[in-house]
Amino acid sequence: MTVFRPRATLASLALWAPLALAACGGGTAGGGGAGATPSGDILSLMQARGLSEADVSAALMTYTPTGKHDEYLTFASGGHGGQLLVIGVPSMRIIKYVGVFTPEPWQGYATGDVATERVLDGGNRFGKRVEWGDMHHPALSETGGDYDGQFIFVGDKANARVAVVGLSDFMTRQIVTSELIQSDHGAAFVTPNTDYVIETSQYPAPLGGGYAPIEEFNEKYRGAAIFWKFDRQRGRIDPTASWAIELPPYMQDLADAGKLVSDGWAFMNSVNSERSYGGNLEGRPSLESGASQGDMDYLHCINWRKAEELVKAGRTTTIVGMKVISLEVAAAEGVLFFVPEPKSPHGVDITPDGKDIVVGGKLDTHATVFSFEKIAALASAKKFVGKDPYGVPILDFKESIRGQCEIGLGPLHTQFDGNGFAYTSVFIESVVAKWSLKDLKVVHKLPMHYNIGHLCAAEGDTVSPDGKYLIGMNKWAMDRFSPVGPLLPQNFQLIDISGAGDMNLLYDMPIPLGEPHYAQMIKADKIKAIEYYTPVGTNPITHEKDPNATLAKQERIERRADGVHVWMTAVRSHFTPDTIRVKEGETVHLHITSVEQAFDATHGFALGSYDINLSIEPGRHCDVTFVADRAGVFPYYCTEFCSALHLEMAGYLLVEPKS
Ligand code: K7E
Ligand code: CUA
Repeated sequence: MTVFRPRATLASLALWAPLALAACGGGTAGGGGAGATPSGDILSLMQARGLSEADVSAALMTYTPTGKHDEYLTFASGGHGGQLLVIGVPSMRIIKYVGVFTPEPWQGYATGDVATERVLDGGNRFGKRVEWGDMHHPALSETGGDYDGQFIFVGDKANARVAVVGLSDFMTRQIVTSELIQSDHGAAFVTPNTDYVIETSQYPAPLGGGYAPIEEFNEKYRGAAIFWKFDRQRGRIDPTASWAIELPPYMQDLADAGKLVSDGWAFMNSVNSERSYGGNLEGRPSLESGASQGDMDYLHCINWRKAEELVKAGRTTTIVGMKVISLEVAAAEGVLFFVPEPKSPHGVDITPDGKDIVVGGKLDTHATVFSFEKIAALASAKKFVGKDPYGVPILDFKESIRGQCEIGLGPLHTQFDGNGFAYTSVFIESVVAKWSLKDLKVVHKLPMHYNIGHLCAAEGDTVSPDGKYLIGMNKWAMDRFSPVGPLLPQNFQLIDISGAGDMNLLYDMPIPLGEPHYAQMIKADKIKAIEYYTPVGTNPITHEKDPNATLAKQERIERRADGVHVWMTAVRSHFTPDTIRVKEGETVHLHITSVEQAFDATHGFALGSYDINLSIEPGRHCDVTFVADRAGVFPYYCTEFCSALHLEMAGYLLVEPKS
């Protein structure tokens, strides 16, 4: 048995001294230095639970007592679950799921509520609703390159959609999509003042959604980077002011916007410069092996300020409603440049000072550090080593880089602290590598369990990262949690990066949803969330009083040309009216307002068999329209346990048969 002796790190924890003192029933004052001795209670607890000193130290750094809030909030993608996760750090408590690309009944998101149904319909593809999404990269809105806590944007890889989530109420306000592209991956990434939300296609296809034989891949298939214009005042993307740049049929991958010195530029890498398009049953190499033949792919450098001028000057063609700068124009006008990058890269991350572009090469052992200054100088001097088959100028690799850091097997993504260190996820090796941006040398590797993908540091994509915490977003969980069948959660591992030296593993957190790809971590006090909707009858999408808002004493049922309208209120613990009589086949419009103005006094409204579930937070207004096409007796009731008489918060929809 090891005797418990607090280490210097333990003793230095602010929490430690009071805990030791309290546990010792007073003990000796004196700063709790090396002399602080744990009580018999703590020792026996440690023994009983088999905890080491390091475990207790980690627990003290993450434990968040009742009533205390977390210092940071992490917004993690919910992958093909289509939802966004909100996680407190350091406690790693899940605080909320936000329905984005997928209907979410608890929030009454697109499960009958007209306003949110319309939001989801904003992402319809070729006239059809899509009820799931493959969310990859959340991007918090920025002001001056720092997260401002107002909005978060997320991309849906599968259906090429981008969503805007408002952080006053954590509701999805808008989903946009363009049939110009058929998938995305470099989404969502924002420019330093959130002028644009970037969405780059991944799998080349004919622009606009038409058909072309795959043998015409090189000629007819294309990629594109869409610059969605964000109107901060309205809290909406303005599709009419958005535009795109046509790209060659390489598979464009992640993107990042320049900042400070590199503001005005965007960078995205690509795989498959070979333009392999598969055909392994047709005598061609499989897509995968065809795409990894060459030694280099292309880092795309886009001067978006220049592109913006071209758009203003009308140098675009319109495809499916989107203004597009053609490859030819982009290449000729100094908008698009390529720099070779090591084989099959994945992450591209701009350093906090905006000076360097760090690229992880999946099939290379390096993180390559490109210099923006060098790239910009080569571009403006028109010093090219050649052109790609589409006429895009190529800069010299060696002349564009500051250097390379020998990382290990399979470097992917990179995050930064404020102290000159970079942290790169190393997928094959299953470690986080901490390395110095100054001399490009690895200083520490911390094993991950298992196969880390992205990682996320506190304020890690801003011009002023906080350091402190890093989350390894691991693809596999294997033996970390209780077995739950073949489909396992993923494992977010919280890491302490506050020290100048080694990183420290603090906590394992299972993520039982989708495949979370990426996350961003923001200082919690930057988010100013409302406690309830005010005035009573606010539509959560418009944030204005809804025309159908119903106040107390205004409840009524009217028959109009377009059906039966029910103006209803919800308050603890009744709906008014609680009896609704309609005839089979009539269209029913429910206008339900919660007249509550009390914190957390949420009601629900469930109407089974008619597929309707609403969340009516205090002050919120909801509209529902449906055809009462089944005769019968249908109870409706409140789905939130809101009061002692919650079970009695119910009513009946009586649908009288036609004959
Ligand atoms: Cu999973 Cu950013 Cu879509 Cu890497 S991506 S791991
Ligand atoms: Cu309202 Cu339960």
